[in-house]
Amino acid sequence: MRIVKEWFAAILVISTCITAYGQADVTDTVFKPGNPIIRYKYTADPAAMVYNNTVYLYTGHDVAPEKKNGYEMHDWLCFSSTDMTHWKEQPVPLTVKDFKWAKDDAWASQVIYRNGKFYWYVAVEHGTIHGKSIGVAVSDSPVGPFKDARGSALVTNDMTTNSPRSWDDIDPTVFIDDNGQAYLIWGNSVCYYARLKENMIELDGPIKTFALPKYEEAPWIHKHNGWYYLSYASGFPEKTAYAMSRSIEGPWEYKGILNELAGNCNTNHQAIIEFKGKSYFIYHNGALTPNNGSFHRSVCIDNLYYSKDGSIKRIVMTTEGVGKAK
Ligand code: FUB
Repeated sequence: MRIVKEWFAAILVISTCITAYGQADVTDTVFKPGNPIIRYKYTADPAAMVYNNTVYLYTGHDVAPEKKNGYEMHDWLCFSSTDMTHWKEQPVPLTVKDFKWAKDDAWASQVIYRNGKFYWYVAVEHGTIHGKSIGVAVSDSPVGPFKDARGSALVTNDMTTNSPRSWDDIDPTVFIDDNGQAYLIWGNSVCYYARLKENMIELDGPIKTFALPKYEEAPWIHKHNGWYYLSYASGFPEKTAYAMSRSIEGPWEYKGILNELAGNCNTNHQAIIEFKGKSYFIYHNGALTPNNGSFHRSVCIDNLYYSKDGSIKRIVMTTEGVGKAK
């Protein structure tokens, strides 16, 4: 009985520390496996990268007051895992303040590795050019520290005129094709893409567009068994849809809905990775809060399965989440 009491006391102390400091600790998920994977703070807009047998998960960070109907996001977070169930939070690696030309709004992002460096593409509100824009930060380590790689935005709202929305230049995703050509893909209401130079911090050619049914935002490109997959948020409230192609520049064949509405959250921002022989669908929902889930989001992970013809089976969102990757 005494041992049990001491055990509970230890758990209480650990939980109190986690709550008090809002800081990462693998302990948190040891006691609560399943979805959402992080429960001591709100996380959104997941992007993930596998490097050296470790998954690095980069997220946005919802900090809006409880009743606010709008995003409040000032920094990005990084979590790492070697088994997809235990997540360790790293010190905050990047904030909007690291981009001197940016005003606020640390929206969706993605990190990629090239030539010994890690490049982090982010969407932010520009300080002097009206609308959202895309910046890029660089680091020698996947967990940072990252610094602004250019000292200016890579894409600004005045460079794209296809959409009247001032927030059409958001949600960057980045992909390096087998021939070494890197691409930046992004956009709200229009799916834009452009080639990147080998230095990863300059566009290399014109900005073009992909035509995708009911495209809203959140593009993500991945490759599996010779097929390119472009998944994206579709309609509003958002479901995740996807298209397939034999070439990254298309033509893309629309394949339908991949994930249904994500609980009480009107966005549905996904990342797709393979790790230790399994495929994973990483997304966010509003499960940690009964109200206003659209602005208090939490990252979840479920399994992703392919059919024999290469198409992807509809995602089954679960509270149990995924098992340990071995
Ligand atoms: O987090 C702000 C915005 O909400 C993202 O840029 C979109 O993808 C949506 O998730």
